[in-house]
Amino acid sequence: MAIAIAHGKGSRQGRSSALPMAIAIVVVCVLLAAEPGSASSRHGVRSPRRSFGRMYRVGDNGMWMLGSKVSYNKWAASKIFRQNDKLLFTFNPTFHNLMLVSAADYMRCSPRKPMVIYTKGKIDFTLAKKGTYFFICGIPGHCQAGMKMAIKVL
Ligand SMILES: [Cu+2]
Repeated sequence: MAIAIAHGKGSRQGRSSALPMAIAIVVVCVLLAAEPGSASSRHGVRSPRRSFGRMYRVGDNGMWMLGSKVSYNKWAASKIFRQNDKLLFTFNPTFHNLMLVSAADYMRCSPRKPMVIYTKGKIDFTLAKKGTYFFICGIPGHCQAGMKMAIKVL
């Protein structure tokens, strides 16, 4: 790409400017290519105006499981979630699921009337609205054993 553009400019502006132009374009391309890895993660954290949400792996490692090292609600309390942020849940669908439930069902760990049930092992959940989302695992006993999490979205 850089060569083609440099060539076009060169024919009009003469050979002397073609090489610096090509170098400038290459530098710009390299900077743009480097952007997603380095800059977006840093700017994403600090920028007050965020048009894109941030991705959070639940419990930091993303595992929705029994015996998580950190309580999901303690983990959630350590974050500030905003509209359009995302939660990434990873779990073994043979043993677990993910349910979005009402506050009442969350309180009593009831999997009887989930608003949504997710059974694929990798869920990328967008916190589309302000308010509180209530998640549980619907497998008997798992919610009581800690697979529950309330996420407040500001
Ligand atoms: Cu479970």
